[in-house]
Formats: sequence, structure tokens, C-alpha cells
Amino acid sequence: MTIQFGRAHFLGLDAAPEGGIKTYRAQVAEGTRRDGPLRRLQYLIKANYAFNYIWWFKTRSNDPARIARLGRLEKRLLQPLASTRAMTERAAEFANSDFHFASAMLDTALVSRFAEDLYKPQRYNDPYRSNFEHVGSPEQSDSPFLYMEPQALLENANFLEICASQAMIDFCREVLGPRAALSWAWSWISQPGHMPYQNQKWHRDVVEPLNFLRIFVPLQAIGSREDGPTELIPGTSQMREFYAMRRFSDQELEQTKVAKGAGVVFAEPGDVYFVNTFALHRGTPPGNRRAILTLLVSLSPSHRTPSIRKLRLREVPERLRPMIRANRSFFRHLIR
Ligand SMILES: O=C(O)CCC(=O)C(=O)O
Repeated sequence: MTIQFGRAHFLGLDAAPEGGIKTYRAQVAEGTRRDGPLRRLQYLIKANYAFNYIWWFKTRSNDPARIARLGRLEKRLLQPLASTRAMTERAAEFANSDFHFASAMLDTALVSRFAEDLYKPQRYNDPYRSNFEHVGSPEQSDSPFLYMEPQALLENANFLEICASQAMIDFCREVLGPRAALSWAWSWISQPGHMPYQNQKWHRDVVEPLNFLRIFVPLQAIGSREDGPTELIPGTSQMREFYAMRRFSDQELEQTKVAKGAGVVFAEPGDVYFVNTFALHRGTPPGNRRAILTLLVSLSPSHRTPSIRKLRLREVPERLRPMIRANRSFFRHLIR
């Protein structure tokens, strides 16, 4: 249930923030979330705060100059000391180009273990189609996107080990500040043989928190257009055109692509790239199956974050606990 008062929305216990995410009630029914009056109240406060925080600002206007002003204010309020610190060189470069590439940041064996987990027969969904579900192996489906179920992903040991990469966390903190936290993640297989589908059309990620970035972890080598690389027009996050909440065509963006130098990102397993996806970007429809993991890191929670069933530290594999203990704030939405 979602009730609207002007621009504000009230989300009930049976509202799903995105396709494929289980509602509070569904999580309680399947036994993954504990229920009780206090828990309901806590959930409602968090879910309504997170949802309205984004929709209030961003439905009013998505103008990048306005978003940047509000973003600076958010940084100052949430981490007053950090906002006076000088930016590192690579963070300043990221602020200009919306992009940072880190070669061999992750252990390739870890990346391939996680890729195996994504390719194993399981229940897949598609955040763009709330009623879609595929149970089985990827080969048994011709759907354009097969996403790992959010909670299965957020609890996956190999996923958590990837997220615990200190080098990755350090870069997020350089860009966003010490309160940077993992607030959502997606991992999916893009299947060949489809016209550009959903995020394969040019867009900005407009329904995200004010200060955020996304981390892309390719789960296989991406060496040609056939492999389905991410395509980005760098330096467009601040550009005061093309910020309507819609997809854009190649023709509309032709001049901008030439002026700013659009490019595709080729990568090997173990490489990681960080993107301010408020900049114009898209996936490329692949000629071969392509698997990717992407993390949302932000100062404020995303509208999806309150749906996470938090793990206790003792539920996490022992080998990961020291890294998580050392980065409690980064994991605050996932692990208590
Ligand atoms: O698939 C990709 O490489 C890009 C994905 C994307 O554009 C998105 O998730 O917003």
C-alpha cells in the first residue's frame, strides 16, 4: 500500500520499493524477518524516511546544480569534520570525470567463485518486471536480464568478501567521506539476442541518494562490444541537460557523446570501476551472456535499504569478521 499526500508518499508494510524485493509482510510470511509492533514501527519509519528523502528532492527537480548543492549540504550535515578535508587526487579526478578504473583490485579466484554462485540454477528476478521470476539455470530462460534475488545476494559469502575489500572501501571513503556505506547491490546476467532493454538505454540513475556512487565488478572478461560493456559519457553528472527522468536516444546525445568522449569500459575479472551513475550511461546489449555485480554506496540509505534483513556478525563466515569489524560503518545497513 502506498498513499500519496502531495509529493510525500506513505509506504505500508506491503509496498515493494523495486521489482523482485520482498515486502515486509512477505519477508515475515516466509520467516526471514521477525515481526512485532516495535519492529513494524521501526521499519515504517526507516522505509518512509528513505523513500521520501529521495522522492521529495528528486521529483521536485533533478537539476544537477540543485542536486550538487543539496549533496554538499548533506555531506556537511552528516560528516561535518570530513567536509573540510582536502580531496585526494584520484577523488578529485573522479569528481570531474565520474569514473575511476582500478586494475586487479580483487582476487580473481574470489570473483570467479562469486560468478559461479550467480550462474548456479536458482530463483532469478528482474527489478524492471515485478511479476517476473525464473527458477532454474540461465540457459533455460530467454529473458533479457536474470537478477540474483536481493537477499540471497546480500547474504552470499563471496559477495560479502568482495565488499570487504579494503582498497574498494578506501576509494569510496575518499569520494564520499567516512560515512560511506554499502546500501544496496545487484548482480545479474544479461542475455544475448535482445533489443536494448531498460538500463541498456542511455539514462542517469535519478532515484538514488544525493551522495552516491556505484561500483562495478565484471564477473568475466569484457574485451569487446559483444561482451556487453558499460558505456559512459564521462563528466556529464554536472551537465544541466538531459536530466529528465527518462531514457535518451543515441540521436539526442550524439553531440554530447562527441564533445565529452563517450567510451565503453573493457575489463578483466578482478578489475573494478567506480562510476557516478548520475552521469549518462548504459549497458550494451551483449552478443554473449554477460555477468556483473554492482554495489550502491551512499551516505544516506537508498529507498531499498530498509528491506535488507541485517545479518548478525556471527552469521558471517569467520574469516570475514575482522575486515567487517574494521569497517563497521561501511557495513552498517547489512550487518549489525
Ligand atoms: O549493465 C551495465 O553495464 C550498466 C548498468 C546500468 O546502466 C545500471 O544499472 O543503471
